[in-house]
Amino acid sequence: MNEVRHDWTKEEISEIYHTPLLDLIYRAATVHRENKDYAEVQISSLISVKTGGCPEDCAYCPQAARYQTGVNVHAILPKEEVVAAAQKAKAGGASRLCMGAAWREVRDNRDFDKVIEMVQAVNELDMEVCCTLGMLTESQAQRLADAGLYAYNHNLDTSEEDYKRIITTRTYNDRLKTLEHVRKAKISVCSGGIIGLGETVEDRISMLKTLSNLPKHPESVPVNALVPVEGTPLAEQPRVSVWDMVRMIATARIIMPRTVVRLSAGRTEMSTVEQALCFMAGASSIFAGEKLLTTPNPSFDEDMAMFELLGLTPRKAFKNGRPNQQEVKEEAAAAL
Ligand code: SAM
Ligand code: DTB
Ligand code: SF4
Repeated sequence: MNEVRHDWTKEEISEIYHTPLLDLIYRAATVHRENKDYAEVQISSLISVKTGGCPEDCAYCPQAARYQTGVNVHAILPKEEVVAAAQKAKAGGASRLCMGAAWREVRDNRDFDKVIEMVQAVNELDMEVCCTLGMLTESQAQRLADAGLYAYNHNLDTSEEDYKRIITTRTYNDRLKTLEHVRKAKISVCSGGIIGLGETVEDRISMLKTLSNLPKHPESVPVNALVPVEGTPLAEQPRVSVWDMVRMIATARIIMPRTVVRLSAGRTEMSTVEQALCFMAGASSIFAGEKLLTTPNPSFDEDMAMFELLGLTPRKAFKNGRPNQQEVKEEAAAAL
């Protein structure tokens, strides 16, 4: 078994990232195949429970109020709509529902109470529930955990050095603090980034170093390709090359061998062959369902056809136990 290390240096990560491509894929695939369930792919489905009007200035994001992007702005959805979306996602093969809100941070108000009710309701459907709501305090993380939240997504997006070019309304340290709060509440951590923002390869390596040097590796690391959206400052960014996606996924897989690496935003632009390379390089999760938060994504049917072709199977919910259960705690201890 590959050792779980938390002391990767930039030089080591860079050497892996720059390995000749086929050697890199082979090495990542070898790490991936040490996991007996390598042909299982975890499927998450996204729903935007509160869209647009966000006060932050994330340069990639169609939901920031300051950019004119034509996004369909709406207040928090009724619980029934979220439950219906969860049922549809479950029928499509998803084991996890991730609820996103265009908030800078969670406030202790009625909207948060509503999210708590949604978490409870989706949990009752025997689905893993994930939220991505912006920054959280320790007590808010605990409240989500008590409601049955399985995972929390909070991306670092880019390197610490590059952060100010992309977001000025919060700091890298704010992001890391929230990850600490999530970890402390024993919620599974989902944190990754975006490529194609105009970052350098050194920035990608630096972000991977931060993720792999956390006291415990995130259970999931989403690798997103920027979806350039008209009206955002990054609208004119060229599409990232699939080879860059493969290098990011493979490097993440090698340096965080127990982590689920998610081939995230950007799949509508990728062929089945290109996605197959990403699975070969160690991706073992996707977002499915025809929409991400506000932009298009392949449909459940298209993805099921791809799974059949490639011999992949959807992973069942709660394979690693339910949140706060003894097994999860033991697994956490074993992974350190
Ligand atoms: N507001 C919360 C936050 O920022 O954490 C949660 C929602 S936010 C939309 C979740 C993540 O979506 C961001 O951290 C970013 O990584 C990703 N994202 C947003 N817009 C994107 C885009 N155009 N392309 C790729 N990923 C994007
Ligand atoms: C993640 O890493 N990617 C997802 C999810 N976590 C929340 C979001 C992608 C958003 C893409 C742009 C949009 O659809 O608005
Ligand atoms: Fe707001 Fe999140 Fe979009 Fe940033 S990424 S503008 S915090 S919704």
